[in-house]
Amino acid sequence: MRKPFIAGNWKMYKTPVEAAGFVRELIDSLKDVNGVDVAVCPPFPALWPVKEALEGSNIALGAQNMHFEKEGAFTGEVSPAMLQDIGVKYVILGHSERRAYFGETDELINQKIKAAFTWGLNPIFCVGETLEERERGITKAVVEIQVLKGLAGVTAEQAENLTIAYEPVWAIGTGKTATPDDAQEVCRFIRELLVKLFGREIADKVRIQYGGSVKPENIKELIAKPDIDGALVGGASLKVESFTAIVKGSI
Ligand code: G2H
Repeated sequence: MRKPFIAGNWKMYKTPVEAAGFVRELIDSLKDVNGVDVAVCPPFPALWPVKEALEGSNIALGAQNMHFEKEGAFTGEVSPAMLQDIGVKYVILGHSERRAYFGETDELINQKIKAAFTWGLNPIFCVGETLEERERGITKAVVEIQVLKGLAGVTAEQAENLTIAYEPVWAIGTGKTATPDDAQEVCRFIRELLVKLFGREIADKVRIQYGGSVKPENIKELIAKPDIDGALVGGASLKVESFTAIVKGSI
């Protein structure tokens, strides 16, 4: 019912020149692949060269963050208008690294999500618990607060273009993956929250990705779960071979 969606979150890797060369190889590697939506999310300086390199391909462009204002005296920030102008389709918001290292709060993330919709950008909204929160048995309570605060004021119409990435913080870049059953349980819980917010019809259209040490070896069992519709891939998206294998494994 929902088309799988695999997005590569390159984090702070690849210079503009490296990025453009990489996507040329990736396009070739994915040229016969259908039935899955694919996006790459390079660092800001690489967005333009990657956009040019992606021209004519069916791989979409995403960014990893943005400010919520259109423009202004915000040194070092990038606005939704700028991303829209480049041709960015998706924007990752609320990633746990933004929350942990840059102090992003649920309230700030909510402003960014609303701004993304205003500018026609599709948010990939990240939520997930820390190891301590999981061990305390409060995973669902934490995720519920993140979802409800992050999506406050978002309309059902906007939510049709929403992707949620469930990324347990303890599984990010650590090699540890949540078991498919554990990931499914939280993804189903997120979908039920979406039902309460937007109704069943919209909730059933929203794609929920799993993120956290996704690899070619574990994508198939994750995607087999009914409420996991794709993956937000970090480390394994930096190599053409592993990213291609994950994309193919999701179909
Ligand atoms: C989680 C993920 C991508 P990785 O941050 O968002 O990274 O696949 O390296 O765990």
